Amino acid sequence: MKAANVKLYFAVAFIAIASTGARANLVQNCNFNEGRAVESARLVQGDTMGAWIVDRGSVDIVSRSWTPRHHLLWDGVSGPFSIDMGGSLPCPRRDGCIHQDLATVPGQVYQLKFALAGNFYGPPAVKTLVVRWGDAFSKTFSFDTTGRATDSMGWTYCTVNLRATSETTRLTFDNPINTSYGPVIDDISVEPVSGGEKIGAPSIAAAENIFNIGFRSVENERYQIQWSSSLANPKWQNFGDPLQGNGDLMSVRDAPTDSQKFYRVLILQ
Ligand SMILES: [Ca+2]
Repeated sequence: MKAANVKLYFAVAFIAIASTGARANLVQNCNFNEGRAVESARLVQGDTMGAWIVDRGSVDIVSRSWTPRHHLLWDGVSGPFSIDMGGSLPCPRRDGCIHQDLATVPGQVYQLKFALAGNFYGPPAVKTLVVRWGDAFSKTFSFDTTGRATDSMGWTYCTVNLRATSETTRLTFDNPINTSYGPVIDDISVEPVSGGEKIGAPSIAAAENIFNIGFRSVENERYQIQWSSSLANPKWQNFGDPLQGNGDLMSVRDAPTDSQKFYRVLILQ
């Protein structure tokens, strides 16, 4: 059977998601362009930059015009400033960790988005950044600085969907390595997702007789993909085991032999 002969359709069920109405970025000083002069760019534990607080080690507020190491530094991805999560000498601890407390609505799904790059002037080549959302969630991101330079930072946006469980959620960025050449972040946003808009409807991609059923998941939620041979009196059957959401795009593969097949994605309570 050729793919073109198989009719496929998605029905999708998402649980209702509370909406806060107007969409707004919950992160203050999201571009690191506020509150500090370039001269005070080296921050240590206990220092603040707007709503951000340095928990551990040290970080640098970097701009192109600041040359503490006689290096030509870079522009932020949004405005002149960005944060090198590895502070600089003479700070003995340069494994920087910063946080900001966000006012969140319990049950609401949010999309966290931030731009990631790395200080390419020193090791390690591959930077590591741990992001924490409250107490329950952490995810490690990496960025390879090989071949990067001042004018080709390779800023990459990372996104993850997360559900709030309390009225205050602590957003933490943690560089676990004691280095002056850390991961670099900028342009951080946390925005509520309403009506599944940013979760996205499931999609299907076909290659030969193999179908990839994809959908954007929420961290820590569980999903069950089901199928039916008809939408008239459908008899939905589970397709595989429940899936644990990873806050990113997820997909499963199927090689249907039926003349038509319908899929849906359930969010398990
Ligand atoms: Ca910036």
